[in-house]
Amino acid sequence: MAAISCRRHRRDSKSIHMLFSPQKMTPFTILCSFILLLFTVGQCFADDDHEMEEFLKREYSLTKPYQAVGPLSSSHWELMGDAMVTTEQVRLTPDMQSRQGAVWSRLPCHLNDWEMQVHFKIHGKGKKNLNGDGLAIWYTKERMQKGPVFGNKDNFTGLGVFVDTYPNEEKQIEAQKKRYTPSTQRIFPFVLAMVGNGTISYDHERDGRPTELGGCNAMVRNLKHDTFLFIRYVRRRLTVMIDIDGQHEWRDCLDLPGVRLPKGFYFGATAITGDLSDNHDIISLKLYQLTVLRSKQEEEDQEEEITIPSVDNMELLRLGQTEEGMSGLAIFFTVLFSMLGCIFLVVVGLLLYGHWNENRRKRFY
Ligand SMILES: *[C@@H]1O[C@H](CO)[C@@H](O)[C@H](O)[C@H]1NC(C)=O
Ligand SMILES: *[C@@H]1O[C@H](CO)[C@@H](O)[C@H](O)[C@H]1NC(C)=O
Ligand SMILES: [Ca+2]
Repeated sequence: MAAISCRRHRRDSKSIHMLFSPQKMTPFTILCSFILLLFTVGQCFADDDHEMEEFLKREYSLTKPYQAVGPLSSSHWELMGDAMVTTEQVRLTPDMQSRQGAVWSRLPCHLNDWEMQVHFKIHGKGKKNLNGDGLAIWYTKERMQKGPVFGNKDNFTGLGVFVDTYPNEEKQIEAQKKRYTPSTQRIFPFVLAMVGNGTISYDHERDGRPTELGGCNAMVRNLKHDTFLFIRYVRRRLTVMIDIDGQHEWRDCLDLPGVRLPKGFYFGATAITGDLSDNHDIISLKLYQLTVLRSKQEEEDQEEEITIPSVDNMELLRLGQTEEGMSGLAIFFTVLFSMLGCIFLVVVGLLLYGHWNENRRKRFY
């Protein structure tokens, strides 16, 4: 498979389409749409200025009928704990209390740039917030080690992306009220990413807030349609997207540059249940190798080998998260004023040009 796509574009073009709906056709919206269109196209080109191709890597993928799963050392994937493979899925945990299970790749991955598409399903008899605890997708140095972080060991080394279905912290309502205003409060299930370096502990009681890189809400339980998670690592940029509405559209969850992950780590998926439970199923893990054209500078950067996972400017990230994010209104005004600024510059430019032209003509006559 060699698909070159600009997913952002596809999503954005829908919003343009919505702006063009007949009821809303005022000159202002047309102007907005036009600028948005320029913006989108620009962004799309900016995104894909280094052309990108994807190739499915079967050795790092887990797909039906799961022939690559097994206890033999020749198999590519290995099960652990309560995980079970059927014809339909790899069930990491059944909907029963105190279970944990995992499936781990046996092959270390040495790709520079990759994209993992996770087709998963979380379902169970429990009502909202009476289910737990969630699943995790890993790219870590360690593999096959049981532990408290969604069934994996704590103080792991590498990347973890969690689909956390149980709000541990919100249960302590008083603590919650003290720490968060309603706008920073989370709705669960919550998707969250974390990078560990071997000494950073995941704070289960606080749902990983102290170490999070970012995340998003994702209503993924008991859905009839398919649900997907997408993790892309390109030129040290980590992007997480979700497709959970059955619309075949990716929604942004997290996008962060400066994420340093060593090569040669293992992919895995784990899940855990406690007093509360769910079926945590992996239907497929598809790993794509991305071929990216790099500039000379990037080529040089790449040569400096990363040995310990880290995230650039983690302190700034922390700082940014304690403050409240930009509200919708703030964004609107920022965009509005930027637009007005651009228009102003264009007008001034035209006036100056006209003036200059006129002067020139005067000089020639
Ligand atoms: C891991 O990260 C923590 C927190 O950023 C830092 O204090 C520690 O020195 C790092 N450990 C290693 C081995 O880099
Ligand atoms: C994880 O690291 C922290 C701090 O470095 C340490 O206190 C804790 O005991 C470690 N936990 C495990 C399970 O290794
Ligand atoms: Ca939790």
